[in-house]
Amino acid sequence: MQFLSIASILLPLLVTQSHAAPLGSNNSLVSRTTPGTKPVIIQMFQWSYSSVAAECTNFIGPAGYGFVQVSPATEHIAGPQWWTDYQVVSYTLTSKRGNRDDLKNMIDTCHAAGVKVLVDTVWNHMAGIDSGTGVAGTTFTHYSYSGTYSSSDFHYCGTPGNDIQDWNNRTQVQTCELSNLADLQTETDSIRARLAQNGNDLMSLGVDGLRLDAAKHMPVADISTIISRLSPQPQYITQEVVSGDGETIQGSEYTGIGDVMEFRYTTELQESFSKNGISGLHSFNDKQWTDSSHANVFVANHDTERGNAATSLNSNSPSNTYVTANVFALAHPYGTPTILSSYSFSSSDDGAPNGGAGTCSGAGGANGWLCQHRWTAIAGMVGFRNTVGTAALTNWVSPQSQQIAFGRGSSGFVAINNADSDWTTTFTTSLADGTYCDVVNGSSCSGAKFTVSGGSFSATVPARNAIAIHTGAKA
Ligand code: ARE
Ligand code: CA
Repeated sequence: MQFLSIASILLPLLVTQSHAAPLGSNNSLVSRTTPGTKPVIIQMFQWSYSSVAAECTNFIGPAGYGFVQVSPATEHIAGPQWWTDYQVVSYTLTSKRGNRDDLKNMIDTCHAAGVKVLVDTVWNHMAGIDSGTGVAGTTFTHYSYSGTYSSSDFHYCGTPGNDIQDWNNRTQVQTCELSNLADLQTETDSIRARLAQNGNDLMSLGVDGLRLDAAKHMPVADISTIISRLSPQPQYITQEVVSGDGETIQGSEYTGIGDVMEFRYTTELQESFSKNGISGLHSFNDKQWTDSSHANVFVANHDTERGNAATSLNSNSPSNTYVTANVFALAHPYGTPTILSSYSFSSSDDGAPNGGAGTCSGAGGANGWLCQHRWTAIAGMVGFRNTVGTAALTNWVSPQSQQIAFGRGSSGFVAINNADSDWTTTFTTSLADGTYCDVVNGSSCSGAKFTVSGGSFSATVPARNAIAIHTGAKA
């Protein structure tokens, strides 16, 4: 966030630059890793554009979220499964979520509500199925997408089925096929130009930033070149690079482009909250993870909640751990947090309920949607995150492995009790004296109130729950 003022000075200059401006000099000064003063992103998984637009106005903007991230916008294969989206067949901006006009209307409506828009972008590959007709009418066969690409535009890496077999072989991971998906020759200028055209089309509609799908499967140089051709430059980029300790391709390689999703954090929260205890979550500086200012973190995403790509908590996790882990992620300074807003499913292939129209009710979901972004604890902690900003972590205590509490400078204080019995104690904080509202278990000060006197306050943190107070929510 310290780069924000530099970015806001340089951004207007960059807009006038040529599309072909190389990364470096001026462009490299524009941070695509600093989401600003409202840093919390919601992944609106499978929400239709019109339903996102309504939710921006009705809840997301007023609640203080900074960004919505929508599912891929480009034409994809037809079918009821959610994952059809990742099988691109053309760059026509028509998806299950709506068409180009619907997308533009959503962007304008969310902007009017003070919410920026990130679009999930699939540049590594095209569809993997043999043939079909896309949702905007494009006919295709594997390796031939009429009007966009033909067979000479793809990698054929030479393994059986051209599939990735050795996940520790960089060449295979980046030039073989992920799940049979036709792998684009992103090292060639013609493919880079076509992908930049797709990116510029999105930018022209007012899109603020991108999630780069399967970024690990594209070399850094390929992505950098494409991004350098975008005008205006995206304000925020998060890249899907799933890396483990010691793995050949590391997320840290990609931090010159933007943020990197740190899946090891997701796994750490799952293991800590469900078995190991949470007392080790003070700092992640001793880990080999992406550094805090380049990490995008989440308790779960659409893959992990289904058991794909990493282990994570999900909305069915026992003992309220999904909620308390989200409280932690929004309270702790590591990384830029994304909250997943998704739907319940019986099979992991299930597409969106209610015809794709996201619906919420009060502090929860409706018609199969979960609306995690409205849950009292999560929405309350968005206000906490916005208020504490970049304040340092202070006043850490952990009397036992399942209980932690910490402050964020003189702006906020949180206590998380992952044990099965209540935690009653007096906390030492750096807060000014006054009466504060618990934002985890109430909104508009409808929950408990705590009086800080001489920097201390007494509280009972209920079993498997949390409390949080901040200077933006005083009684
Ligand atoms: C579907 C079918 C396949 C079929 C294919 C083509 O399920 O059987 O072969 O279609 O016809 C999503 C779904 C896939 C789906 C695909 C296309 O999850 O099931 O395939 O869409 O429709 C790796 C990648 C990472 C990827 C995860 C899932 O590195 O990029 O696998 N995540 C993104 C998205 C997914 C999406 C895709 C990419 C494809 O978020 O939703 O797939 O665009 C270790 C490795 C990781 C690896 C992970 C899981 O942790 O380190 O790199 O992640 O295992 O394999
Ligand atoms: Ca590739």
